[in-house]
Amino acid sequence: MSTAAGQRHAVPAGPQGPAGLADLADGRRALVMGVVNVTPDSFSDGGLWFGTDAAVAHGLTLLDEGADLLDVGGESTRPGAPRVPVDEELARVLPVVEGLVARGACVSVDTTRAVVARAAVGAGARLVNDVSGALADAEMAAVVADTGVAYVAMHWRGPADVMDSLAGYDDVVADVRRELAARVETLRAAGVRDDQLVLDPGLGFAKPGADNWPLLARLPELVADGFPVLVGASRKRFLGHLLAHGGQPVPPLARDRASAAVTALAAAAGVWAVRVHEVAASADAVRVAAAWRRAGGRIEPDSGSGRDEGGSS
Ligand code: PMM
Repeated sequence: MSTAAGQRHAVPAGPQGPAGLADLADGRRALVMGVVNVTPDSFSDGGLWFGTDAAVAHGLTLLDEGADLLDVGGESTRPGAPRVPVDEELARVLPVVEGLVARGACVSVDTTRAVVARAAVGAGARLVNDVSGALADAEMAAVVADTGVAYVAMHWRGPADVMDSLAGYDDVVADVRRELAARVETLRAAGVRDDQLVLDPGLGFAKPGADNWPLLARLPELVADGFPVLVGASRKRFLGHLLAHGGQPVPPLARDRASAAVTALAAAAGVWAVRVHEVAASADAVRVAAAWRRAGGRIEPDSGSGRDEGGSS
């Protein structure tokens, strides 16, 4: 029986060469992006992997567990979090990007700052994951256009210290899709190509618990908009509330099974990738979802890249 665990695999080259997303897209199943937070204060795992050696070691563990991409971040986005000075963010992130790239990982940088994005791409990052969708830094769109790097534009209404006050939707799915479409137009106007773009509904960002469920349940609408979709539900507050014991939300580290359940459902809905802290269960879940979709005739048969998708075991 084959599982994802124990396989260290690079993201395969796509048919269209290295530009934009072409060589990041598997196409036959959702990808698993493992989180490497180099922060002392992230809500989900703050301080656990703080420091270059610990963060690189953690990234390598996530690769062994089946991560396709590693998302390296140096600034917490938890509600109320203060900004980190840019030099501090660079000092946290760059050595970890370099260390993981040197070991063959496909690395994403989780930053809202153009200068950090540019430096990380220079250090070998192949994806910029910007939770602000280029709203936080006016230079970001130009850096993405200039470097040609793949780019995640997440739905965002404002920084972590005020985002909880910025919720308020008529129809959360329609509103998020419309606001993401506006980000796409801004990015295109700056010269970013469509084939660089991934969109993300931004679960938990300016979205109280109840707003997150329609965004998940109606993922096919976002997928149908035509851009690859990334979902980051892992360990988020709305899962803690869902699983509450005695009126108390369960803590972040107790939300991994629910996070993997979201992975399976999101992957079955056709997302491009999921962003998770605990990789092994999600690496299996995306393979289950791919088999599920194949059986429904919605994914083309294996094109013969030689990768193990569990189809014969
Ligand atoms: N969530 C967090 C951080 N970065 N990036 C994307 N694209 N989507 C997300 O939902 C997202 C993100 C917050 O989680 P963390 O603090 O545990 O990393």
